[in-house]
Amino acid sequence: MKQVTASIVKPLPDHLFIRHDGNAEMRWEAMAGLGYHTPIDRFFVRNHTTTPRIDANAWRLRLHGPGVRCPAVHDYADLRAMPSRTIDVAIECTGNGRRFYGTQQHDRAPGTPWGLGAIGVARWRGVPLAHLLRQAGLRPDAVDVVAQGLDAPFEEYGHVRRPLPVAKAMEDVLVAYEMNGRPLPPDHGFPARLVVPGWAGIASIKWLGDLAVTTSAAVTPWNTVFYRDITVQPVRSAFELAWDSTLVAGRPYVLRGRSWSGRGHIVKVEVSFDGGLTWREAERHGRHLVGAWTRWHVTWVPPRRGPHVLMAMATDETGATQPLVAPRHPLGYDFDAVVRHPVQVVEW
Ligand SMILES: Nc1nc2c(c(=O)[nH]1)N[C@H]1C(S)=C(S)[C@@H](COP(=O)(O)O)O[C@H]1N2
Ligand SMILES: [Mo]
Repeated sequence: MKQVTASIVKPLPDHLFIRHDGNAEMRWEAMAGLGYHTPIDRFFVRNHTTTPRIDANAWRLRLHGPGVRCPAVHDYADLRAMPSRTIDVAIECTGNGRRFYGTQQHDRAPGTPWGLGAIGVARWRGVPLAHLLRQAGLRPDAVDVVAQGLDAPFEEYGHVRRPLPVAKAMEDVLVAYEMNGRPLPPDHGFPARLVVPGWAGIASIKWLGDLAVTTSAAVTPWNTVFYRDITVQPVRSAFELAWDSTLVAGRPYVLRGRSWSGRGHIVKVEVSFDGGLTWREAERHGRHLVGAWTRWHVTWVPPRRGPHVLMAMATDETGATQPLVAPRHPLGYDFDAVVRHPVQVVEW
């Protein structure tokens, strides 16, 4: 008999999440009308194995390796007593949108078939990784910081671990212990995780237990077998609307959505309701932070009954615009094409 074990601790109600084996995707309608941050009750979860239950009193973070002069061991109280920073940052799986390689491009990719809900923005508080590295006497010839999680080993690959270049580690990375003003929940890395702004979710190692600083390029399965050459997140957009929503013809709707890019500000969002023949600019509003997302809205009066498709296409400050077709990727990473969001229009 197949045994069902819960790999995620928090409740996963159907109106907030779509489940994919041990992972949980946020439904975009669950963000409708909400503020800037994703509440913890609907933040997506991506686990290679299962959420471990870690005792903060017994927890230690080891910082060592040839790239530091003074190896250190920190406990939870040490970490919380250090100078902290608070940042609003998105964590997004690089496989976000993978499902659309199959449904839009007829080229299905293996892996978790995420729609667009493998992203969330939270307010993270923690210690700048730069502070810990400086305190440990970072050497000028240091190359990578290999962050390792305390969750169970994944298949034959061992503990989840991934090298982070020292330059990025020193720039804006956090060893976070709070999410939206509360201690990190178990599923999101309690007692501490990395938060790596703008980079693929895999960089933000949860249940952090070990930081090894190398003096030559580090190699782990998570930068060779998986997530090879994956760093900064591409441009993506989503409507805060259920898939196949029903709208009434002739009525004005305010359609809301969000766009984001790992490379910088979103400078333009265009929407199309006629399959891409004509586009008009959405109005961006509210806070607008690099490393998180931009909210926007547009009004639309559905013209006639029948199936329609909503499309949103964003451009970031580097000039990167979402294409209509994403370049093929064998593992289904980096899907950045405009997503065709179906709705049903009915007569009143
Ligand atoms: N230790 C550990 N860290 C991890 C993972 C994991 O399985 N184990 N998954 C990674 C991946 S692929 C993603 S997308 C993010 C997801 O973060 P979240 O579950 O808090 O949303 O965590 C990353 N950090
Ligand atoms: Mo991921």
